Amino acid sequence: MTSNGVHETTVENPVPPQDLSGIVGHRFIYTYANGWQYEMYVKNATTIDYRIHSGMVGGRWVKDQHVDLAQLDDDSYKVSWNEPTGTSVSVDVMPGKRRLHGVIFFPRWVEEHGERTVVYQNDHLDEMRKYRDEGPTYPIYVVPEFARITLFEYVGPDDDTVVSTAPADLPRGWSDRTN
Ligand code: FER
Repeated sequence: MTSNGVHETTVENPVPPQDLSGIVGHRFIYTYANGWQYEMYVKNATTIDYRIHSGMVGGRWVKDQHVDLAQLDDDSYKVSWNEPTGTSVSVDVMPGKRRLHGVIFFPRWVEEHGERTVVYQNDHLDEMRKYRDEGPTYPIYVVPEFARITLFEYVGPDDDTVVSTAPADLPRGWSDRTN
């Protein structure tokens, strides 16, 4: 305890105490201010699946990306990770406010050749690591944007059927569903 009665933040016992139930097992679709539309499924506390419906690397989709997930406050979460491509992403999610802010850190080679990443990445993991290691990495292309969450729904954790189709193979208008 500190003198004001609040316990110190530690690795084992962080402040705030973590309750991830408001985001784990949820799927959400969001559109960044630059028009890029993304879908994320928080499969469990350490894993996401996602699809990119439109934007610089629209058509790309990924399963079982390892992430760090933290609750920052009531209705406030942060999801952060590094891709096999070398791209790093940190996304702040406020489901109740339908507000999101993402910062994407693209290596130079993705800025130059984004099309190389527009695949079902799980079938190309070694290829992506090879591109990553060949670079160029710098200068990093930083894309910070707010987004509006247009759909937020509970679908349950650890379900491999939630994200199991390429963005292009979904029914027309599928990502336009709102709630
Ligand atoms: C996001 C922003 C970027 C996101 C994923 C990415 C699932 C991935 C980018 C990439 O690797 O190309 O909000 O959410």
